[in-house]
Amino acid sequence: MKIDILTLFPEMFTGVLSASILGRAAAADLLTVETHNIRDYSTDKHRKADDYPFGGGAGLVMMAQPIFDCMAAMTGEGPAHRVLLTPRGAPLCPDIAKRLANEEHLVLLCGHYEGVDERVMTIIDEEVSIGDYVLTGGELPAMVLVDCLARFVPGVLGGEMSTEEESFVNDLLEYPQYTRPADFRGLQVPEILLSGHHANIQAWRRSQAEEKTRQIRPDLLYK
Ligand code: 4FL
Repeated sequence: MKIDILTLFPEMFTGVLSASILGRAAAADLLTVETHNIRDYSTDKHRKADDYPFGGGAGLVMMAQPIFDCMAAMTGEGPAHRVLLTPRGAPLCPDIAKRLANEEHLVLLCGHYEGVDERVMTIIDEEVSIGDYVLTGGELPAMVLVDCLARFVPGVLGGEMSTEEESFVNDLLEYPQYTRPADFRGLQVPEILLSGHHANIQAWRRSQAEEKTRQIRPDLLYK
């Protein structure tokens, strides 16, 4: 799949997109992510991309023109699903990530915290939030969205990982995990995990997951 990211700060993305699983997905051509500087599309002689809000108020609002022209350059070769990262969007969850992972071409627009000219909404298909807090811009949310949906792109996760067993997908937090040694400075691994009894281990993990969820996120149990 192809993801184009429209931003005023493309340099924020470099490390995140080339490291770890996202870097491997890019190298394997499973996921092609490109950043585009909205400022490059400004027709203003000073490359201006934001301006004072009509009606007054603090901060600058991202202008419609550079965003419209940048978006047109992205969608010129065919249709794309266009997403704005904004605190007023729908909260990101596994269902949204899965649905977006099935798009052929995504365009993500990162807004300023001060906002984007409302007329940009005429070229946006969907608004997504990563939580009820305001950041300095939509760049970190775009990275979170790419990371989250990449795990649902076929082939991105190796066989060593699963998106089906983990936290939130089945509305439970994860069960505790251990690796060698069985005795670390006197701290023991639960006996049952060393037993080799698969059914008992599954039952224990399930009850641990339920217990953790009840203690830490009881809201998940009553969803
Ligand atoms: C976007 C916050 C998505 C949370 C500032 C500009 C934001 C955000 N989710 N804060 N965009």
